Amino acid sequence: MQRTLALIKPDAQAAGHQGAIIARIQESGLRVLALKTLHLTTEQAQGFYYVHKERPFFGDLVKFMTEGKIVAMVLEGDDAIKRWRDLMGPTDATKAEKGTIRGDFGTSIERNASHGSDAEETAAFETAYFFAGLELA
Ligand code: 3AN
Repeated sequence: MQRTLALIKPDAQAAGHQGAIIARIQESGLRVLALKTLHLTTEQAQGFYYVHKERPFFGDLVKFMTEGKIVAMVLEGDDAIKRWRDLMGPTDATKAEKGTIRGDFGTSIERNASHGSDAEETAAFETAYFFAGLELA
């Protein structure tokens, strides 16, 4: 069993796609272990994306991630990290195939509807960033 952090980003949340995205997760067989809706502060978004802090798009990314509410989830299942990333499609929504979450609900490399952890170490950091241990019991 593996756990991963999934986010529904402000673009998809504002457009009302959260139900469709959660349905795809459940239809894939991944389990939604925990879920919350929240509006990140600038400091919280900067902390989440600290690995990108030297990248040229960091300021825009933080601005986007704080423009509205997001949904944060912990997904659980065999090979959950890869399975969730496969469901999302590639980072650049303009290159993502129809049928993927980013292909259907994203509009650009930045406004790409969803986030997923990319490795076990990042999944551990990211799930703990949003959820306390008791919320995952
Ligand atoms: P992913 O979320 O697919 O793992 P990362 O970790 O490379 O992608 O990038 C984190 C986030 O930063 C992406 N989800 C995307 O929103 C944004 N991003 C990545 N590259 C760019 C870029 N060249 N221009 C604007 N935003 C970007």
